[in-house]
Amino acid sequence: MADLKALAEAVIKGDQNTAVEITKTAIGEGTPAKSILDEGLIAGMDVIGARFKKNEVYIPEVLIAARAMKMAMEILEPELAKAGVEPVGRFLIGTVQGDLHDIGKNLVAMMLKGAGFEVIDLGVDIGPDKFVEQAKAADAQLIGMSALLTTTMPAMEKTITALKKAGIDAKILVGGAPVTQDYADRVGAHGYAADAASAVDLAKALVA
Ligand code: B1M
Repeated sequence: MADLKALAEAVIKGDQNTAVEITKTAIGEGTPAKSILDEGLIAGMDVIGARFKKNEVYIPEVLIAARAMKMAMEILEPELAKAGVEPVGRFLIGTVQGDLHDIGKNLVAMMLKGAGFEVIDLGVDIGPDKFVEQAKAADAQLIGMSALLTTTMPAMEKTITALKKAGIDAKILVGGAPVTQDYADRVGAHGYAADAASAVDLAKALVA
């Protein structure tokens, strides 16, 4: 019988070969895809998220764990689709207009995927119109914006104004090194997260 605790452990260690192997075995044995996801892959990423928050692990460990999860997910996704398993929520994310920094945004996107969200990553330098257009097209429940420059932070406010004007009622999250809770409150975001693990906790709370 496939050991889902060992699968979680493989994700935590970033051991992609073992993660893929156990996922294949579990599918072959008829373990429900949702159990493989929840008790194996997401359980592993949860541990990494908590350790990252406490500074017990750093960005490279998170990236390696996320890669192991991604490899296993490629095998599991068709099974999840067959079983009709819905994602926790649909999350649209991008770095705001004028800003090309994407390392933190990518980390947030990976951790969200790790927590079972469907993530639509728009990339960098995304203007308000594109956020609006894509939010409508994806019917996202959550929209996340990242900014790393003090000069691009005002693009968050412009984007939030445009989203609200377009009648989009998705919950809006902001983050990035210069962004603060106070700023998020001032520009009318629904939430602010200081790091990727907190962004996941907040996203879960907002869709609950
Ligand atoms: Co730039 N850069 N950079 N840079 N860069 C900074 C941000 C800077 C602080 C460096 C400095 O001067 N000390 C400074 C900004 C100053 C300011 O405005 N306060 C700066 C500058 C000035 C610039 C340029 C203007 C430099 C120039 O050309 N003169 C230029 C701007 C280009 C542009 O965007 N238009 C520029 C360019 C670049 C590179 C292209 C060379 C490269 C980016 C590569 C890339 O991203 N693909 C780069 C880098 C790498 C940095 C530093 C060194 C590292 C940023 C990073 O990736 N950190 C940075 C200095 C530093 O931070 N030490 C710097 C790691 C990452 C994991 O952290 O992105 O904060 P971070 O993400 C965290 C949290 O913030 C949070 O979660 C993440 C993980 O926990 N988070 C969110 C992020 N987004 C979130 C969204 C959420 C929630 C949480 O909800 C949706």
